[in-house]
Amino acid sequence: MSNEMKNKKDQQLESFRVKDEGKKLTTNQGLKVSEDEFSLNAGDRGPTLMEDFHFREKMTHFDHERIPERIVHARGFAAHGEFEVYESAKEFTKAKFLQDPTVKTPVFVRFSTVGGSKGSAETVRDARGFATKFYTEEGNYDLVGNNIPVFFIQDAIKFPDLVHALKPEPHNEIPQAQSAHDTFWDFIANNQESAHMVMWAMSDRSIPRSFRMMEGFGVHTFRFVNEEGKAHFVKFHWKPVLGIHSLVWDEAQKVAGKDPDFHRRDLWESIENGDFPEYELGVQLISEEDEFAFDFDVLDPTKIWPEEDVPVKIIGKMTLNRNVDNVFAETEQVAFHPGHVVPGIDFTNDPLLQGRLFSYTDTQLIRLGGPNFHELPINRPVCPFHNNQRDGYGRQTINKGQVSYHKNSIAANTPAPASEEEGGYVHYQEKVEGRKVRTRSESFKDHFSQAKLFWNSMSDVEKDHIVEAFSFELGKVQNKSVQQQVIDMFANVTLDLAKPVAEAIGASAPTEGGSNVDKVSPALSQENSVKKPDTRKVGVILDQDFNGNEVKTVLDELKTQGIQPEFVSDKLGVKKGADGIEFEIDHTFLTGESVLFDALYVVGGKSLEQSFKEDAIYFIKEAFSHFKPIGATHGGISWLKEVEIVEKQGVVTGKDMKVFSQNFAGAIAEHRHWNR
Ligand code: HDE
Repeated sequence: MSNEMKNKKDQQLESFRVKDEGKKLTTNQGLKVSEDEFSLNAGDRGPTLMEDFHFREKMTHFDHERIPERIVHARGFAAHGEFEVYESAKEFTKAKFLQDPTVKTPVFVRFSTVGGSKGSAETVRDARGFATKFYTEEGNYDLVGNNIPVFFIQDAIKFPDLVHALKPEPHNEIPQAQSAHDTFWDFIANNQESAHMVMWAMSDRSIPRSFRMMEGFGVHTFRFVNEEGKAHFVKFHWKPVLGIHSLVWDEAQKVAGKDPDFHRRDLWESIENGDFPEYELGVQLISEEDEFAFDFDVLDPTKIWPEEDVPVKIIGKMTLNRNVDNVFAETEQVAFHPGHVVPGIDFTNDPLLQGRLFSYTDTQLIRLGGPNFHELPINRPVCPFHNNQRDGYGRQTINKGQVSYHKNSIAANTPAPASEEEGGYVHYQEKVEGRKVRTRSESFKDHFSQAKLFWNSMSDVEKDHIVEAFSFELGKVQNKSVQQQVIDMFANVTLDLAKPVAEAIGASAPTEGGSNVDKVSPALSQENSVKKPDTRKVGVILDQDFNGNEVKTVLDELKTQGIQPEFVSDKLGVKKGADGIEFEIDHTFLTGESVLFDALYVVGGKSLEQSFKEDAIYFIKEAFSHFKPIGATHGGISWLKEVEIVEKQGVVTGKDMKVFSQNFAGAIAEHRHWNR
């Protein structure tokens, strides 16, 4: 790509990119190195000499290559992209990047799990981080969100407690990247404001199929301020164009072993294939006058604003279109902060947000080693930046001149603050009054109504999954009292949940309780989400002597719908049809696994070996048990018959290849088929 075609951030990064291939090896001082396999020794059997500056430099650099991982969200993966607004949002905010539909703002998005270490598996049950850095002309704006719209706690002062309880227990460092243990659930039972978030965490939302198929939320209530100074409360939403889809729990656990990199691989490959992930940006707006018009406090981060009451206005779209060049330099060193705002976007008194405004810079100081992390290529704004800050570890810029203070006369009092008209950030002049107290308003104390709203809004299958998730998690808890406390806590939400879970874990089942909220918010159910076949992976199981022409017809048809077939067989290499058509095999039964596909297409063939059929049937049965679409033609149909999975929902067979392909693509679009 020519430099003119690149967006501003990409152009800026270009000046830092280095290509080492084809070059001579040098030290960091630029000295050409003549030998890189033997240290400098006193004699060919003697000790290494201190004098060996090349050895010392190489080893010292290596010894210092690790930086502290993020205390939360350590396991993450990122990509570059662009954001465009559909039409000006001028009525509500003066943020420049939300004004002009012809402007494309470069973005960098990092997705993450929360609890696990940097090397942990990606499909664990957890919230997902969804952090976006917009490189705007007015400075960097960070929307540091999650894929769940509420949070466990209402006040940031409890965050260290929450995270200590969630992380592996300190005495034995078990378990990794799991909430299914005593301390986490002990925290939950003793901090009942977490009830709503726990409902989401136990739902399918916390085992997403892909980063490309999950929503993002700013969680807190922010403020939009327009040119006239008028403010609105605002909540941010990212809506994935492919819809919201999840794995099933058994599958998620197996994928964690078979491919711990499942989500990053999916994102990386999609972008490499040109299937660019897209998300629409939505905003919910409440006018300042309506601050007290709802049955929740707009400042409470454990509450949603039901979309049916406060509609989500879609204002723009983000497209992720470029993978990083270097994960450490970009993904690891990117520093997000909810306090990175631009004029037109401001804060509210949400006590969780207020605490975050402190924590993020603080954490970068230890993680990135000092106050100059804004100079790292990935963190630099694309607009100019000037101030009187100097020095510190790793300083890059060479600030010229005598003056590094304000006010001054020597440099005509520059760099000078900008007026509001010149783009200077002016904080929204909210009136604040009060005594210094360590308390929380009564309006934050209803912990169960929205947890019940969430429950009411789930389909029967989603409810079953929540019961199963609680039964799994509490089933792993050793402490009987903690188990019982959690059951008693969720009896406040609904007995339909608390009772079956109590039975599953041998706790005593509550007989009374339950919130009387009967409201439903259909937007909360994934069943009502967009369903498309695009980018779904189909494992095509095939042996030899199949009808190559017909298989080709099916695959071509599936590909026109955006579906991606990959061949699975007993061996790698080429398999030949009876008509001489050949297909290159992508995975064997050993290297592939049904859990790594969205659907299976069983072609069969003239199976010569019993073991082939056994392996194929293992795949088929597992995919069926995970409610996946299964298609079969030719010999494949007889295999399905053998294991009695024909004429079931989402199992498509056929002799006319065109009709079969259409039906199968339809079944793939449905994602899962629960009624089997
Ligand atoms: Fe964070 N969070 N957080 N968080 N958070 C961090 O910052 C913190 C919260 C979120 O990909 C840390 O750079 C506090 C809510 C994401 O680099 C740290 C509180 C939401 C990421 C931190 C919260 C988030 C972080 C660790 C309670 C959703 C990953 C490393 C008030 C709106 C960003 C870092 C990335 C990361 C603190 C709660 C989202 C320690 C104190 C609520 C997506 O600063």
